Amino acid sequence: MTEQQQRGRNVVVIGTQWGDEGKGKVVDWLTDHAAGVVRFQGGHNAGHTLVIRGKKTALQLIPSGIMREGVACYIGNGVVVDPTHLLGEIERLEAAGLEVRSRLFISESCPLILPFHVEVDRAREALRESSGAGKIGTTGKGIGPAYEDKVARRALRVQDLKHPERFARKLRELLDLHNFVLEGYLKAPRLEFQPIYDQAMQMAEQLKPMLADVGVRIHETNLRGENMLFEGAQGTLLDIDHGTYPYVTSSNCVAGNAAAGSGVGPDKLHYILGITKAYTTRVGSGPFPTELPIDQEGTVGHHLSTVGQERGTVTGRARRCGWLDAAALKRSILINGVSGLCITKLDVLDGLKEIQVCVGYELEGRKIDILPLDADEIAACKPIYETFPGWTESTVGLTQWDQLPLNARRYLERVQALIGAPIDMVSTGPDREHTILLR
Ligand code: 2SA
Ligand code: MG
Repeated sequence: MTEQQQRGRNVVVIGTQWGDEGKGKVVDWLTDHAAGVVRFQGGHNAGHTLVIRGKKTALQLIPSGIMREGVACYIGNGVVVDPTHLLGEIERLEAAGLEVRSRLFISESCPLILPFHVEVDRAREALRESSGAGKIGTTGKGIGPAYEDKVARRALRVQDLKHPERFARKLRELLDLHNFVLEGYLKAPRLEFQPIYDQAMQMAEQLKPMLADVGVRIHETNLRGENMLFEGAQGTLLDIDHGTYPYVTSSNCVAGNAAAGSGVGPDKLHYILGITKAYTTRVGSGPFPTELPIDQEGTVGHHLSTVGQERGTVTGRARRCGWLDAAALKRSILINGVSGLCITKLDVLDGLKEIQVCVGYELEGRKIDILPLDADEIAACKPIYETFPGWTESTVGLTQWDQLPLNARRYLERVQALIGAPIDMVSTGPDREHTILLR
């Protein structure tokens, strides 16, 4: 074997829309061929719902690989970690009979989410709402404020938990700043130092055994000839740089960040799998050109929302729903360098008489075929649709391309041509086995 052949192959799984494309299921399915799964951005704002032999499990911070015995799970430096949440999630999984602590590895470079981040996140949303600026519709988990502290070079990191005195000093400074903002600007109550410190030190004892040099471990795994999976959270259109700013999350959700957010070189990202839901959803505020009303029974929007069970995993919010947007996908595919796509939740379209796909927009009298960069321009876009005949047969659980109704195949083939990336997988239901592999 050559050195190249001996090395593991890595796959990056990212969402090409506004999140909730079904990444968790696909990561779980691919984990069969991986020694480890890595989260590289976001935090417990993510909600990955897995259904394994009919049993539902929702993961937020812990990589989906945890559902497979023996698979190592890594929380990379790009992730913001709320230690209280993390320990709670570990305990919930352990209560369900899973072995977690021996195979969960946390980068000590992760910034911490602390109680004041949550307060600032929520108070700021309330202020935006009352001032008329309009909410972002965050998950209220403190994600944005924690990333702000990281970028401002004042964050407390996981590694600070190992050094009580350093932790106390940094916490005092940071808390002073946040209390100033909370009381003075956001008109919210201040937080006390001691309970935050005491709780953190208690949790430190539990977390310390799981700290690891994540980049080095991934590298060593690859050197053994074993594969790694990088599990994206949220989606490309929520990316802090490339999304519909300011209606975005505070991290880079694109494939490129799998390298920076976990400590490996970009040459280790061998295959980029873009996950695309057969229609579009978005939770939170911001422009959404193909959005349909979801409240009225008998409408397509209502069908997508109810049949697709489109509710936030973390917050329980009803997700906004609409047709597939190929012009938005075009941008996602470009930014991520997508190697192949997995189309998910195709079965939700079963029974619709007609199916529409947005192929471009009309914007100020011009026709364009790719999502603009400015959120106000996106809001002004009028979608141009192509219409396809639907299918009446159920596609739930199909495992072969040839079993799909002809109209479903035609729809997918056209989508593929429009967006310029090959469809390599189709998911036909929430279970592991409900998957069609094309390559
Ligand atoms: P935040 O909390 O600062 O990251 O929120 C900023 C925006 O990012 C959106 N966002 C999400 N969108 C879809 N799914 C997410 N995860 C959960 C899920 C969401 C839930 O899987 O269902 O339960 O509501 C997620 N996380 C962040 C968010 O809606 C804001 O638009
Ligand atoms: Mg989700």
